[in-house]
Amino acid sequence: MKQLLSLLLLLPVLLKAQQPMLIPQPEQMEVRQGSFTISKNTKIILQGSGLEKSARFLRDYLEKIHGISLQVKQGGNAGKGNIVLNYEKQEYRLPGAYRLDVSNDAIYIAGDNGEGCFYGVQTLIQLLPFRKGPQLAVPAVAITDKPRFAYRGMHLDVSRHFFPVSFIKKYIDFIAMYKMNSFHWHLTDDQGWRIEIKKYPRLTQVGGYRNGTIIGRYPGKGNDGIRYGGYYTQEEIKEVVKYAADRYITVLPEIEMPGHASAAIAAYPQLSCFPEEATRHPSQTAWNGDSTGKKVQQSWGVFPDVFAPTEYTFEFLQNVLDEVIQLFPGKYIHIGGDECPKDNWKRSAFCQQLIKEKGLKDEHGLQSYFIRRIEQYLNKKGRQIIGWDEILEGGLAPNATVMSWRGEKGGIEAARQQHQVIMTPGGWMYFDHTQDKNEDSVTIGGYTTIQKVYSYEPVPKELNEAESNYILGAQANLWTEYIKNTAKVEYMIFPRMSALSEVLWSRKEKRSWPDFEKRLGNEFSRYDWLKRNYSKAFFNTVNQ
Ligand code: TNX
Repeated sequence: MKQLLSLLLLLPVLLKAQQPMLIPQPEQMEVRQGSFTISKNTKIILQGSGLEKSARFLRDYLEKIHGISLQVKQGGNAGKGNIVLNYEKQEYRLPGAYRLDVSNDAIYIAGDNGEGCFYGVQTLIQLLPFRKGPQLAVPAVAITDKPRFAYRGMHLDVSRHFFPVSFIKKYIDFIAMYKMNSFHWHLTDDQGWRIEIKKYPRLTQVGGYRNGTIIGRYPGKGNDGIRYGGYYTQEEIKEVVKYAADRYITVLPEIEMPGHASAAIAAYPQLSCFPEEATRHPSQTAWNGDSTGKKVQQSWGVFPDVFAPTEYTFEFLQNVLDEVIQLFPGKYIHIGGDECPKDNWKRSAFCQQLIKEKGLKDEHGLQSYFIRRIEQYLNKKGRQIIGWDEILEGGLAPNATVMSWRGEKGGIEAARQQHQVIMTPGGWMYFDHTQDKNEDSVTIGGYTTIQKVYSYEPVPKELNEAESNYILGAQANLWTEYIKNTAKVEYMIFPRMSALSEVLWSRKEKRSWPDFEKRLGNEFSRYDWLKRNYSKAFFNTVNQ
């Protein structure tokens, strides 16, 4: 009797121990008795049309990771022993709501729409044991779930260091696994132009390569003297965009202007206010090779040679954007706008004349004029611009969306001006920052632990309810000055990305660090199982 009593007392603990460890935490989850077994006889049955992407993803995943090949069947009777994908209208304001029901007899996933079904599949995948078939037991659960924010993004800088298409696809899979839906591809910067533009082949032939890179943390201990570069062909870009779309992920391309333009200027010097002047580099940094004429930069930071606001430049950028639009079907094009020093504009007679002619206040007004012109052009083509928060300087372009990176100030201001905002403040959302007090390789600095990422609230308390509606969501940025290989990319994003996913997906009231922490151990086992590189800094920071 006594034993039975203690067993009964223990029961809630035992049951709790069986609670599936999902990230992000779903809206509602009821754990039931028993489990469903996936084996080679299980079929994936599609009861609604347009669910092929989800079915294909699940089939491929089970085959690749768990070694079980399932058949996909369109329509027909579900019967027992199968995985059924369907729709069930939930009329939620954002795409992505779903219901997942695992019983002893069947697995049923119903999406409010295609995205919803896809996210149901992602949850099912997280319920799978970390082993190969022939049989996989899935715990019986009933889950209903939906996203909190419309924009759930990850950024990757491929200019400072270049990553092949195969890895970009992997990165997109990481985004999908965490129920995120935007991939911000930072394609151009001072250190390399990475997107093929047919009309301007020198952009990649010349702008895609630098003659060396500084060694170690800026200003560096010398220069490695190695020619470095690469770019994506338009065919490859299309392949990536399709791969992402199959996972309900929109690719947001970034073409930087008017600053961070050294690579483009190296290819087409007339884009500069001073085409005859050689590219300057900070005197503390070491340079490799020829230093005459315009060159792609070899160190990091902000450089004064920016686009001249001439008709030549506007025509050039419009032609570039025409090709970009063809490749990226999403509504938004990111045009940068950040860190544009005004030195050259100040000493250029042309710029000073333009400021007068257009009745602009100063060089900030000129930056605003630049961005507005590009916005007008893209709006006419049915697209919207996104820019870093510097686009607020000198007045915001009428329809622009702002990415707030220098803290939250820019985002707050833009929301108050009734502009849409994506939050990416440095202190929380910069995954290039150190996450361990003793990193064993160089990082850019900062200190952003997983706890800090988890604590981030994208809607600033300064905003009232109406203003809050302008916060579309948030994004973490991965700048790659000090990230030379894919293993380090994974190390920098894992496990911090798991925390971000919960910030973006789960209801605010659902978020709890102690609870998240309990699920992290399981996430590390998942990374091990999937052979992903990740930081173990969490174990050093737990008691801080
Ligand atoms: C600022 S964030 C930049 C990038 C750097 C990054 C390093 C932003 C819009 N510009 O060019 O890579 O800091 O953290």
